Amino acid sequence: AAENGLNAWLRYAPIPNAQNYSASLPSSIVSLNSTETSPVYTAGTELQNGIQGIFGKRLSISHANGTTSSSIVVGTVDEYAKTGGSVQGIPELDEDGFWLSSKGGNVQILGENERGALYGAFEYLSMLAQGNLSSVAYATNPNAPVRWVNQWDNLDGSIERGYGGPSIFFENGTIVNDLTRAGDYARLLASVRVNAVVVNNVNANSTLLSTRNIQGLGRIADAFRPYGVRLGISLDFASPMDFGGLPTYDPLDPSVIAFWTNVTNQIYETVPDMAGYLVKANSEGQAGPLTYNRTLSQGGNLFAKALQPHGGIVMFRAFVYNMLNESDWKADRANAAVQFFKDLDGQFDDNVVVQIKYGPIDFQVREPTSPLFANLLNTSTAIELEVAQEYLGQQCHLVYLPPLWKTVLDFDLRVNNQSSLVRNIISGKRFNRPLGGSAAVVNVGTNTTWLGSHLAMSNLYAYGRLAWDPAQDPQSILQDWIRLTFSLDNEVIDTITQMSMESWPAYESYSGNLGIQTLTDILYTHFGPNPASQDNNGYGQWTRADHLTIGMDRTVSNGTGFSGQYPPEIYEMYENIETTPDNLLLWFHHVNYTQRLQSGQTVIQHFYDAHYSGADTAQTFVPLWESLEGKVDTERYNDVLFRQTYQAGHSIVWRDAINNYYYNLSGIPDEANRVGNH
Ligand code: GCW
Repeated sequence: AAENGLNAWLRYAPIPNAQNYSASLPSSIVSLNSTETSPVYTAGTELQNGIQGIFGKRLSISHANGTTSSSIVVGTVDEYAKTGGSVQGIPELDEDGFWLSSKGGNVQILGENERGALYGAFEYLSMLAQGNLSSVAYATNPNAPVRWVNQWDNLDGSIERGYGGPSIFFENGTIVNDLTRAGDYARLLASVRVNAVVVNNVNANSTLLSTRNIQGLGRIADAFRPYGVRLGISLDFASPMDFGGLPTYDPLDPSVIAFWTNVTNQIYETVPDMAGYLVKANSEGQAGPLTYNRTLSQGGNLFAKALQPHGGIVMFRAFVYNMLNESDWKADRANAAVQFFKDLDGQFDDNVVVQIKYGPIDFQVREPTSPLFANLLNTSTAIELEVAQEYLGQQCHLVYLPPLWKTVLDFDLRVNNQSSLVRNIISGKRFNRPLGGSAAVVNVGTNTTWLGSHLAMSNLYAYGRLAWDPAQDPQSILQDWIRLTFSLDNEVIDTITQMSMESWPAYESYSGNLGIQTLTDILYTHFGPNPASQDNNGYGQWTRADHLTIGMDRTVSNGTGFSGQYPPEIYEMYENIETTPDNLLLWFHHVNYTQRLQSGQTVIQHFYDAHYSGADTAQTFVPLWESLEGKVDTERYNDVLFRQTYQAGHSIVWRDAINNYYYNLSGIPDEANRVGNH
């Protein structure tokens, strides 16, 4: 039964009345590459296993294109043409794109490259597994080339902000012997078109660069390769000193340059197709170029130059900030990314991508779009999302994240008063950049559910789908996932859809609303309510709440000036309290608890009401899930029921902790008389 968790959305469960369809299925598979480690070979066996699972019919596989009728042909467009296939009518494809046609007896699954062919096979299987046998013929291409996931795995096997058990990659300072799960992970990722995994924590350890560990990385890359997934690694900027024994890690020092060139060449000997490096520099105690008065771009370019001959890229994180003092009214952590990076625009090499968290602070339940996306016009950028629910219930709460991500991906920053959707900036299209895309912190572990919760896997599935095409609708992605993961039964689909679509608004309501950022404990756990931790800390994550007022004044006129980091149209919207949306009011403005919202409600009464309504919604998830008893296998049914029961209880803890805290602080009674001692 662990298989249900491990296979996630790739279960290939039999569909109802499968026998009625078998006659209309092709009778054989032609996979145009006979090398076992090639993604096209993988596509052939995946098609064979999938069709057997769904329809109970085992198709044979051959590797030469005899252009027989009634076959599924999978390969690259080029290989197909070489073996005599007709490619007429197939449009030009971008890297990783594919053509899928099931018209006229034969099925053609043809990729621009082998990876694309495998994606096409997964797409075809996804249709079949959802009972969709309609004839289709279309090409699809990715929004952007970078579609990566980041694991925050430490070499000792622990995972920073990991909620699904220890690492599938590391233990005791080195790479595990049995990499079966690494291959299984790559399979899941390839099926949603993720093309690289950074396997170690951005808080990196330089011993990753030992000869033994580089050999281990080679084995991970070998496990990934049949799925077209490439390996990436995070680097410790101080490695030349910590690991190389040099007296410096100054990025302009010739010995440091030689160190990184050698290390990079050595890794590429073992992993010739490595995707590249991820770098967290001068952030939260990590070393970086600023120590030597070098710029962050000089730091990024150090790696870019070493990677360039091998075709690798550098993902350079924009998550750089200093500790701050709250007594300074103008101090603002949200300002940091633009302050550190704006002046470096145009100074990064072409194979550097600046990786930007979706909001200016840190993966909170609601944040405005990071203004850095509007300030780098000559730099390639990627958005950083977090599938790991660090501040969002740590997989103990159901929170379907794509509606949150979409508030940023679809946000129009109006650069130069022109349409500038974030999704068109990260694709490279808006500013004509050669690179760009997405990264998501995922943190799967050895748990057989991967993330620690069956329902949390919708976030991983949807991440890949949105990285490929961010214009897609979160609810329809979700429903594909439900059908593939659980059942084609309408009641199952409707119920899990309702719970999931209500989950982020509910979590926002019972945790921190009106743009207060977060009210979770930020000092230690990032879990559970701790509104007091939001002030008097050096992290610059503040609410500035006292007995009369609450919120951060981020205006130019009287506050931290953050609103001024946006292009004029957006700046004006946020600068003025009248045009600031309620859900970001306390992000941008410092107001009385009695301030009226656009909704007509006061801030404090909204707090009380939202915390009640959010927790009420979380209560309904339990009976909703219980209505599916018998329609979901017992193991997954019980596992989810346990979590929903926990969430229901914990949402009440949240509700009462937050409401009582602000009642005690403000002394303003709840109109409905629910809060305080009565
Ligand atoms: O929010 C913080 C997390 C850290 C993380 C950091 C980052 C890996 O709490 O655990 O460090 O963000 O994104 O670098």
